[in-house]
Amino acid sequence: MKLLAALRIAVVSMLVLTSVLLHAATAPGTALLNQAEMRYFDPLTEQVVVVRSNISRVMVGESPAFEVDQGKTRQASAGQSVSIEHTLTNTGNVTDSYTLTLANLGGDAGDLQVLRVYRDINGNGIADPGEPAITEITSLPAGQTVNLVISGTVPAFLQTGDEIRLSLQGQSQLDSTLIDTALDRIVIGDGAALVLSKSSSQSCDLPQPEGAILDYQVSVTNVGNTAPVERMLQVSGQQEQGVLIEDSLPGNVSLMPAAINNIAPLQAQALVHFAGDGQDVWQRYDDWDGSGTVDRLGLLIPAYQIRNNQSGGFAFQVQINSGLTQGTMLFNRAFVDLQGDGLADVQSNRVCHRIAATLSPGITFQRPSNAVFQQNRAPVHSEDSDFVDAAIYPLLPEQSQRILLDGVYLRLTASQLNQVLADQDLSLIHI
Ligand SMILES: [Ca+2]
Ligand SMILES: [Ca+2]
Ligand SMILES: [Ca+2]
Repeated sequence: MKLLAALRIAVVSMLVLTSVLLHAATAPGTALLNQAEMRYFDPLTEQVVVVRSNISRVMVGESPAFEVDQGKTRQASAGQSVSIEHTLTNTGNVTDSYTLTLANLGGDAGDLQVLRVYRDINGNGIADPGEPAITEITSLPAGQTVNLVISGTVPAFLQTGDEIRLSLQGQSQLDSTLIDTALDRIVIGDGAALVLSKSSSQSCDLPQPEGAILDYQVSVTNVGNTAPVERMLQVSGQQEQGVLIEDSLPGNVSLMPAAINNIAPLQAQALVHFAGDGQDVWQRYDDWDGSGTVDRLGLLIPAYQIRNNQSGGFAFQVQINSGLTQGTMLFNRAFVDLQGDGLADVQSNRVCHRIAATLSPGITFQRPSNAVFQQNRAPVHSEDSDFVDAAIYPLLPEQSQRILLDGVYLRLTASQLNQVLADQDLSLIHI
């Protein structure tokens, strides 16, 4: 990825050393050394002059910090059991433990019964047998995240439109003034209520090598009392309708052809969506020959096959791309957009994978190559051969007409910033 950083420059050349904070905060006791460097061309001596500043040193201290993710809203029917997934992340630079307080709030229509928070070990957004109910998280290392899931039952006497409110509070045990709270709402509704769950056999704790094959499972259950609405799609050029379960593939992976299975119900069809196509334009997965960039996978289920208490789902595989940088994570969740208006109405929990990559992330100053100058054309951002590393930039006259040729370019090597294949990622770089 190359970014045009500035169209016109007024200084001869300047190199500023910056540090990029990507995941965990810097470890306590680390010394940060910083030195600025400036180069300029002296026309009298015809030499490049390099000026370096003195070296500054900063020692990093212990700094606990954490975050509970945002509150959620769920639709549910009376008598139903509800699961709400949450995460707690240690965003500080030191291992910490946390006290969890889960409470039914007052001033609403009622309370969830048998209310507990569980450690969601497999990260599928549901409290499974063997996953423990907890009131604290002990010894969470810096940068690590714990998956949690709140579970409870809606009282049978509640009516459509009623609301239940909950709070999940985390408190740091290293610094009890550090508190973060998520407020959840459960709205009692009439109609369809889809619950999506997502999982993978590969744990997020175990780094996966480039080229490894990951599997994902997606399941959907209608816990409401009617069938969901169908949306219209164009599938391989024909009009089709149904309830579409979508999965936006994470960046830095490729979908495997002929590797989708466990499709349920049998009447459902697996679809692929190509990058750049309209959001209602899909192709049959079975017709796909493996070429082109698939950015989404879908399962189209007829609404009559997903009435109350009916379930569906599918499993698929992706392969991790090569040439990735250290710190790259894959995040993935499934969703349903009932009307096809571009806004997800139901989302699954999020699953993650960590990549064991060897390349270091970096930022390089570049300029167009001599060949590009000779051809007097604009460089092509996706062509590596159009750029060379630049130590010095020429000083331009005030009104340069060759902005693309004379600009300052930055090459950013950081696959961790490419999070969702379908999205155009925007990166902000401070220099
Ligand atoms: Ca209440
Ligand atoms: Ca679970
Ligand atoms: Ca929608």
